[in-house]
Amino acid sequence: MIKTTRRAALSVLAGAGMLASSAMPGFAADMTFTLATAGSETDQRSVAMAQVFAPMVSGFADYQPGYNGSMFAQGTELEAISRGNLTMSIASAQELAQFFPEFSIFATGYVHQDAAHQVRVFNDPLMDPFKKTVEDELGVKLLSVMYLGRRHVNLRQTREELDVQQPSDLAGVNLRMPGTDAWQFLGKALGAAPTPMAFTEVYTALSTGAVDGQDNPLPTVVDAKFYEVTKQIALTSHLVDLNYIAFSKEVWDGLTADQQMTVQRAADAAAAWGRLKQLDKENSLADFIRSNGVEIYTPDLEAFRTHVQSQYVGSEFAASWPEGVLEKINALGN
Ligand code: KDO
Repeated sequence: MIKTTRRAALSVLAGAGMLASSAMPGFAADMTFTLATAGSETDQRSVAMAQVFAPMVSGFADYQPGYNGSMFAQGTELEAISRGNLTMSIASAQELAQFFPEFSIFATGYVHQDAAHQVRVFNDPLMDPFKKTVEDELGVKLLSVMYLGRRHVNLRQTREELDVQQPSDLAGVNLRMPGTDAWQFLGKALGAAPTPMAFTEVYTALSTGAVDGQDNPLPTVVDAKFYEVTKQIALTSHLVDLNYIAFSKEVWDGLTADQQMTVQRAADAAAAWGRLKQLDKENSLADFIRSNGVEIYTPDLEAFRTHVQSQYVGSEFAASWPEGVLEKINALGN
C-alpha cells in the first residue's frame, strides 16, 4: 500500500502527465499487483492478463503473476486477497460460494448459455448485491467476467469400454472435480462419483489411474495436455464456466480515481480479449484432440440437462439463491 502523501503527489504528477512509463529505463513503478492462478502461463486467461492488463496499468503498477498455484494454492486465493497478502486472482463462482452460498447459482449446471450470456448477467443490476456483498464482507472487488468455456466429461476409458449417453452411464465413475462443495455437487448431479483434487494434480492422477476422468473445456484439455492421458470426451456442456477478475478492495481504495478507471478498463479489455481467444480455441481444437487418439462425441444432452437441473431443485444450494434471480438470469438468455 502506498502512503497518502506519496499517493497525493503521484496523482498530481499523473494529472499533469508527468509520470514516466514503466517501459522507460530506470522507471520504478509505485506498486506491484500480484496475481495468483492455478492456470498455466499459456492459459488464455493468463495470457490476457499478461499481454493486455499488465501493459495498461504499467504507468503506475508492476504486474507479478504466479502460475500453476505457485503463489497460492487453488482455492486459497480469495482469502489471501482478503488478508492483504495478494492483489488479484482469477476467481471462480464456486470459490465465492464457499463464503457466500448464493454464488452457487452462477456455478450451477446448464444455467449460463454461452459467453455473451455470462457478460449480460455480470453487467446486469442483478449482480449488484452479489458484488457488494463480496466487497463489503471479503474486501474483494469483482472487476470483470472471464470466459473459461464449456465443460465436458473427459475420461480415461475408451468409448468401447464406456459409452456415455446419459447420467446413469457415469454411475461409479471416479470423476475429478475441483475441491469445493459446489463443484462436488455438480459432479454428483452429472451422475458420477466426484473426487476433489487440485487442478495441478490432475494430469498425474489421470496418468496413474487414480481417477477415471476430469471435466474441463477443450482449451484446458489441450493446455494441460489431458489428451495425452485420456481416451474420450463426451460433450456434455454441463457448465458454461466463468471466472471473475478479483481485485483487492484495500489496494483499490488506495488508487487515484484515474488509476481506478485504468485498472477497470484494463480488466475489461483483458477479459474481452481472452474471451475471443478462448472461443476461437474452443471452436478449433477438436481435430487436434481427435488426432491424438481421443474420441469426441455428443451424448443425449436433454437427458443430462434434465437430470442435472432436477438435482438442484430443492437442494441446499437452490435454497440460498435470492428470490427471482434465476428467472432474471434466464430472461437474459437467448
Ligand atoms: C479446474 O480446477 O478444473 C478449473 O478449471 C476450475 C476453474 O475455476 C479454474 O480455477 C481453473 O481450473 C484453473 O484456472 C486452471 O485452468
